[in-house]
Amino acid sequence: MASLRIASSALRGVARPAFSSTRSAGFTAARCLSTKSLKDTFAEKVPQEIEKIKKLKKEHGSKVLGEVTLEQVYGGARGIKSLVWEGSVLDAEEGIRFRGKTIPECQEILPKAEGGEEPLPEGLFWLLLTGEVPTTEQVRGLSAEWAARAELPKFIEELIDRCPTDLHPMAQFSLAVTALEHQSSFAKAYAKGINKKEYWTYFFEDSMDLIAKLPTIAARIYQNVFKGGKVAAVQKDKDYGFNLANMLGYGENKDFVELMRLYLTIHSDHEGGNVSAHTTHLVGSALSSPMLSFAAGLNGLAGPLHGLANQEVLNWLFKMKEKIGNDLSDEAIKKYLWDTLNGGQVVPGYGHAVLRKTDPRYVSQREFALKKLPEDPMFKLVSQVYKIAPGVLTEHGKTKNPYPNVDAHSGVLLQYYGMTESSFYTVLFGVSRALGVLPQLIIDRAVGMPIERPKSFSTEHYAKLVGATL
Ligand code: CMX
Repeated sequence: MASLRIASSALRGVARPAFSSTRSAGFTAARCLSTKSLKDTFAEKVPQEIEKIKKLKKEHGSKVLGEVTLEQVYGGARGIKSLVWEGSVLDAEEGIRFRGKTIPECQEILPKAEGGEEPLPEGLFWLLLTGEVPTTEQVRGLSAEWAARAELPKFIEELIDRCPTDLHPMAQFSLAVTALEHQSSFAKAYAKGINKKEYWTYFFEDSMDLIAKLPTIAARIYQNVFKGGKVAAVQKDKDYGFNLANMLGYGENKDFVELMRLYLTIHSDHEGGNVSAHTTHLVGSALSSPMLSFAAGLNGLAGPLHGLANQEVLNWLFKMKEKIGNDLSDEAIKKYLWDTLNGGQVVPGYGHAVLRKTDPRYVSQREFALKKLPEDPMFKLVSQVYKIAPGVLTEHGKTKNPYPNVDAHSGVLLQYYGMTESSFYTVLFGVSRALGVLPQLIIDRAVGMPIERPKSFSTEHYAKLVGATL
């Protein structure tokens, strides 16, 4: 295969920001509880980050990072090194590390709720943005700040209420997030004219507002579409995961609350090349606000090959159950898997563009299930599929990774606690994804990442480049 050489031109146009803060009342409140606020912690790091990148570019800017084959150009850009993502790296064998830490390490070191077992997603957000593990006090401050900012503008509530209940929850979610553009401090400041060094401070404030409001939006959609109930008020002294669970109507179930904390932590970030992360980053590079950038990312997450797969998995499992009944024998599962593949469909929840082993996000959910719901029939079915599917997919011979990804497990945990409405699942994924992609969006603006613009050619032109005649 012919190859095109590329130089390391990923890092361009670094600006030095000023560190003036535009603090809301909520942010000030958080500062009272914390030793050092998140914004101040991040602001202190920005000059070092800018210098680091400047030096790297100056001393090594023309070094070659790799080759690009024609196959990669036509193969979804797999493996092409062209993105900068600080928060996490995905290893094909080992899975995700958040700022160098594995999921079990994060479960160990990140602050927990009082009496809780799982890490608070607030801590992961702090870690992703700053590279530091926050103190319990700092995390409590962040919980308070997000709770303080959670209220929705009236027109967003009305917008959600006017959606037909058969409009997919992800479309409603994206619509509401797009409409939050109305609240964007960045868009307003940009319209007035601001120094580019200050962009990140507005991206920070917008991201904090956006993250704070996502559970309220998600819960309103859930209540409207499935429950016909009212959304409970945000409890100002409670954490993000609790408030999400409570507004959805599951706040009294301690295990569900713990599940939400784990779920929000592990679904957050998966390096920069996946569709939702890359889209958010790309749209942000045009200086679209965090609201517009993240809404674009959500639209990508809503695709069945990406985040929507968790909905697909549960529906597929229910259909399998209908067909095979209580016969969980290896033969029955094997036959169902082959029927799916022979029908020209993918086995949802299996395969991955990067991973070549079982996803550690799957493993952490399996461990949760083994502790909390070992006898659940649907969990037993998932376990049986886990035993059989890798062999069948290997025999089928197409997928490069026959092992399960994160989506193969999440729905089964949610349905156990009564949340059986699978079309809502990707909304939960979306709430979590904000905690991973928005830190990078803030970093992008802080270090002055430029508008993104890779090169494209027609097939005829590529043929010419590789000396082929068509
Ligand atoms: N079942 C059947 N076939 C599969 C498969 C699966 N689970 N996974 C991959 N394949 C097929 C592909 O469709 C492709 O077939 P064609 O050559 O006919 O196009 C072939 O195997 C090679 O694909 P690949 O290189 O192994 O996988 P990709 O990087 O192209 O795609 C992914 C990755 C996740 C889209 C794919 O594995 C898939 O469709 N999985 C099922 C959907 C899913 O679980 N998505 C969620 C991923 C995690 C997330 O983002 O949330």
